[in-house]
Amino acid sequence: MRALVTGGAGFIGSHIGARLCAAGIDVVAFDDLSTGKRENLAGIDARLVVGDVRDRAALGAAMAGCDLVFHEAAVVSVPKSVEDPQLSHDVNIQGTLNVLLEARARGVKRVVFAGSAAIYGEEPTLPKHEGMLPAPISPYGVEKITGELYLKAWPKLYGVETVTLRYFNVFGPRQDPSSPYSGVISIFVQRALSGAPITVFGDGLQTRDFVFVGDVAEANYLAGTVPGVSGATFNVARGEQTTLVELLAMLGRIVGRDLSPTFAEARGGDIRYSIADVSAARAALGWTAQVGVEDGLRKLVDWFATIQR
Ligand code: UD2
Repeated sequence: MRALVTGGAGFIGSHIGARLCAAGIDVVAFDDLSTGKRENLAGIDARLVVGDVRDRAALGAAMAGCDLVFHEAAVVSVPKSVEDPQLSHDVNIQGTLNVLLEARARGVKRVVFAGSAAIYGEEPTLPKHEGMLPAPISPYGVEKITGELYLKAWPKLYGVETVTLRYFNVFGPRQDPSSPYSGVISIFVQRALSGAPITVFGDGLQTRDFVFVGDVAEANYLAGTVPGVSGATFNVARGEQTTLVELLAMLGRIVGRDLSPTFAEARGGDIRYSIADVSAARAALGWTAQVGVEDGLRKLVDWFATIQR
């Protein structure tokens, strides 16, 4: 069996590639290296094709002979989509349509799509469940729900199976901490290890449903291989909420010192609480996240130590 992973040299895509290789699947990673990195594929037996999902011909050539496609390539930053919605539209909507068009043309069996909790917007219902009406508040959220809707149409129209996974706050090794909009955990861990000051935006009592990237890779593997789930959408999260204050306490225990942050004004557009209902993925895919937040933090701290050597 062969699989294409778009965004395959990125944070989540490289972990999916590793999981597929471990299952004996031949992996092609398609990545324009705009945020992905060659070194993310070190030790992973994947063939890297450098290309952009906006380039349909290059994408189609990379997809030749593939049974499965995992579509992770995207402009992943919400603020970037606010700054330049044309760019994120082209990559996130046209790029997704290109994936689906080529999947149809090349007889791909199933496409698994990286959706996002961003489609829920500020709607206050908790936990977020897949039956809720989408209410995105950013171009990124609009693009991710548009992708999902395209995926929903594909099985009946063209016989290509599709599954969307709505990621909550994914963290783990290979997440880039270098931008102010990087995941909060990667920023906190890097700062805790380097001794740099840590800033909490708001009172630190906002919550997120953090899920370890290895668990996300497993959810993808199952979404690509479990029969009878075509057309479905699943939240991918732990189903638990953690405050930033709790996060810093855990991290302090791991690094062995008190991490007193500076508190700054809450970031505009931030949601207050986030937690997912994860029962649908459990029932249909047999998937639940295995790595707790503190254990995942420990793994991430260990990983940072290996790259800083
Ligand atoms: C996540 C996703 C985003 C989108 C969104 C939908 C990540 C990295 N981003 O954004 O793609 O799906 O959910 O709701 O998963 N914070 C600090 N200090 C810092 C950095 C962040 O206090 O140095 C706060 C930040 O203000 C926010 C929380 O930490 O309250 C989480 O921030 P984030 O950027 O990791 O993720 P989020 O939930 O805004």
